[in-house]
Amino acid sequence: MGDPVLYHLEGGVATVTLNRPEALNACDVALKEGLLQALDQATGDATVRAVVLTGAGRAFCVGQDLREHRDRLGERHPNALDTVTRHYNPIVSALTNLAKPTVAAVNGVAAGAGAGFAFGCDFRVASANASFLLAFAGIGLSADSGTSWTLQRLVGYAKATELLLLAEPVAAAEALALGLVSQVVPLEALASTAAALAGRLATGPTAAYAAIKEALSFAATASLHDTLAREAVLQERAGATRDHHNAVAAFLAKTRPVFEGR
Ligand code: T3D
Repeated sequence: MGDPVLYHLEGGVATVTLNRPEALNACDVALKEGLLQALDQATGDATVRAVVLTGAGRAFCVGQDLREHRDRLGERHPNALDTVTRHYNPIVSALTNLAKPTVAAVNGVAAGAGAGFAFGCDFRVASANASFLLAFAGIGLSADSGTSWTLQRLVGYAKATELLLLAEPVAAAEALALGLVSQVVPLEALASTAAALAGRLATGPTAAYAAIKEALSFAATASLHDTLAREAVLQERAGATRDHHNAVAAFLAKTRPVFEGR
């Protein structure tokens, strides 16, 4: 058994790998704490300009480790029912608030909270064998890990309701048709496809990407009036970056801009 979460930084891309393949990357406490730590590391390191989240083995992540959960319920463990507050919410907040682009490379089944982690990323690239399962109702639970918020924004309210209430698996091809993933590729091409996308994002205007993400997130729950005001603030911030100044000069000089990420 190695570390439950691996972290690899190369070319400005931090690749975070959920690494309990023998348990289909089910989330026990160690994996959840490792994931939070990895996301903190990616957040705090200015040399990280894009993040890939993926899973080792045949699954992306099957959500809560139900063996650990059963044991904790059985022994009336004091933390049996607070993992949403202690772990899943901070993980999804860290992912969705990350001021850098994120790519989920979904290499197999993404179930329950595992689906929530994928939905919390900016892009989802799936392998042909991948699937999504909003598994919560199947074990008598409500939606968590942000899925009640993210899923309806990805596929619409009616489809999100269907997927959450019926808890039937969604295969990769259907996920593509629904807009749940942006691309489906053969499994052997997944890592390189996700790395190429993340690599492209890591050489982009990182501060502008952060502002765009913030604008989208703000607008999701705000009025047009408030959104316009927010856009103005964020545009002033992006406009003050070196990347913006250099890119305008490059455009006028008919050369390709080089983005330094600040
Ligand atoms: O308070 C709280 O904890 C709330 C938090 C909730 C967050 C959540 O994520 S709730 C949702 C939890 N996840 C699930 O309910 C998914 C359960 N798993 C499945 O439905 C299926 O395993 C899959 C559809 C994901 C995969 O199916 P398949 O046919 O490819 O594999 P399998 O044969 O069902 O599973 C293989 C093994 O993995 C099996 O163990 P075994 O029999 O070989 O010893 C199975 O028990 C194990 N496994 C699968 N999912 C989990 C798991 N073990 C622990 N936890 C799991 N989530």
